[in-house]
Amino acid sequence: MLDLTGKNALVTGIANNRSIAWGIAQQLHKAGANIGVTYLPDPKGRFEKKVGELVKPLNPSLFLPCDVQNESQIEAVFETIGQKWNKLDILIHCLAFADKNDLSGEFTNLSREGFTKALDISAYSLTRLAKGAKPLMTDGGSIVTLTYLGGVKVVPNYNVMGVAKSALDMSVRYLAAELGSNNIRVNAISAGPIRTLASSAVGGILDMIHHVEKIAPLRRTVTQTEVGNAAAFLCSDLSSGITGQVLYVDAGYEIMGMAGFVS
Ligand code: 0WD
Repeated sequence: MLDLTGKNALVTGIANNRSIAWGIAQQLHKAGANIGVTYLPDPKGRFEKKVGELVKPLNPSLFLPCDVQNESQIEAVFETIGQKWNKLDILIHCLAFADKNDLSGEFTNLSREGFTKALDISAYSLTRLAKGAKPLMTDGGSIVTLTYLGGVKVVPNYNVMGVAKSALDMSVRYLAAELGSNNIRVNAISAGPIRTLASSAVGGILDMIHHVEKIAPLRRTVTQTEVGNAAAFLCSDLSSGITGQVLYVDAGYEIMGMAGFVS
């Protein structure tokens, strides 16, 4: 049975009720996990208010600001976990960012700044958060991140984020290799396209979804809840033998070759 009772789970990347992280947090809560949430702080405190209201039904026992580019905020998050929870069992890394300009146009025009920022927030942050989690995962643990097919194949309008996801996928493998001896598992979910704040920055997201609806074996894309269920599985003892993997939760789209070809 999928049971996360007694597990402490930190969920990053909830921006609103469309966020994949929100789908994951709800499923972890449903399975009995104790939830902690981090939000991206902004000068006007809008995210804090909005995300705070949204997550209330999950009774989070921690609610902390964490911009993954801010070292002192990261340190404060893990210090607080150590003090209030004593141990951490589950870490959900569900965030990414690239400037809109770096998601389209000629790839050769990608700027050094754009590349560095996208890779820092979307890929390096996993390793940085894993470093903070490692000493707190004293009973073993599960780390899950979110990736996309655009890190393996060229996808229109994904550009720098494709490179970031590729770095993220490889980080999953290196982290899994290191942390396995601590019984900490590290996996990624590669989700099909879902309408969210972040994906609306990727040009033509609705066209992408319609394309997937035509091509994917299940003839549809996936929901936040389906991704949440897969994450809950990867965080539970049911997946105790799985680490370093990318699990496609994409209605089967990834297996299709010659996408769009009609005979
Ligand atoms: O189709 C999709 N939506 C897919 C998303 C398909 C496959 C994968 N993914 C991935 C994304 O690349 C990302 O890694 O899922 C993850 C979550 O994305 P999401 O749920 O689609 O998007 P969203 O609801 O916008 O959450 C991402 C959040 C940010 O939202 P905005 O839109 O404000 O950038 O990531 C957070 C922020 O809350 N975030 C940060 N958190 C901490 N520090 C930072 C940062 N520097 N930057 C962004």
